[in-house]
Amino acid sequence: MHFLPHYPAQLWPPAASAMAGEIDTIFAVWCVVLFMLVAPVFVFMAYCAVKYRAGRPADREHREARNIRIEMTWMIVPFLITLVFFFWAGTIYLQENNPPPNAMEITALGRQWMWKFQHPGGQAEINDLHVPVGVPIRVNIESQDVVHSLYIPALRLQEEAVPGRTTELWFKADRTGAYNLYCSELCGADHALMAGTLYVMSASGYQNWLKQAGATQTLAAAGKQLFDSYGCSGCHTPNSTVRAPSLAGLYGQVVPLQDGTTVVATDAYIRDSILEPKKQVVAGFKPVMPSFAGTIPDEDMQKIVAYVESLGGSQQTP
Ligand code: HEC
Ligand SMILES: [Cu+2]
Repeated sequence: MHFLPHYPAQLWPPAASAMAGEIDTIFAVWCVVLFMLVAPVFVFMAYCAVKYRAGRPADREHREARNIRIEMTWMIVPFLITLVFFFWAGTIYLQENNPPPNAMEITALGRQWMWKFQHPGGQAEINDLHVPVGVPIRVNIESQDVVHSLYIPALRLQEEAVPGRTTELWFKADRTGAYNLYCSELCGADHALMAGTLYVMSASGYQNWLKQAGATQTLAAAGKQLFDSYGCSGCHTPNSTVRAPSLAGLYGQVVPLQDGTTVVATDAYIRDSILEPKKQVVAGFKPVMPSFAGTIPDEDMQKIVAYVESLGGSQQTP
């Protein structure tokens, strides 16, 4: 663990992903357009302030000359220009919020005052995050205590870590290197120390790192054990006396609910099903599952969710 980020804060850090480049472009163009919309107003204000200042023999007669053409122009032209940004920014927003389905999953757990990251193979690291270059990566973010926020300036990404919820961000870094990562939510006395480094590595470098980081167990395997020890398997097995839905093939599927609506089985849904089972009851089943809120710590929760996910989205039997 280190006490301050290795690299000094930068005003405009280099972009480590294509998406970061796109965000820079829209930001720069937006600044130019804003300047073009605002500058004429201020120039005209200054001109009038000089021309009509006290004691100046200017023509002050008030004329009501309306020119509908000019009025329409100054409303419609800026409107159309800003509308372009609506669609442009909307496209980037959608892209940023829809991780590709093949993305590699890493979990991030924020707590006072550190980030803990875990790789699919079970490798864990504190404050630093090692990822391979050119691979889409989805980070599932949770908090163990208060609201934190994972902020990686070089990727132009920031996402809140909210207790009791899973949030996510995804990225595909194109440039190897070391980049700062921070907590950007004032979260207590040592908030300033909640920072580390994102290492974007070559594929082979990442494999080597995984090896030396070691792991006794994959996340999903650890989750399987917890699934048994918390008693989930008592109900969620084909031959149990309680009728509970099979979790095999659940992940990513559309689940019909008791109230006639449907929901997609995402990480957040699986988590909610465990913490608040009465909120969304699966159609055809009785709401007999107890809530595990306050019983299962977040770290275990991430493993259990990884296990349920590992049961896959297509196979039919456990
Ligand atoms: C007492 C029996 C029982 C226990 C124990 C139990 N569940 Fe359930 N579970 C159910 C039933 C019944 C449903 C369906 C009704 C509902 O949605 O609440 C369900 C629903 C779910 C769902 C949603 C399934 C779907 O098809 O959408 C998930 C995920 C889930 N349980 C996970 C777990 C996990 C993880 C544990 C252990 C921490 C657990 N359950 C413990 C009975 C149980
Ligand atoms: Cu924090």
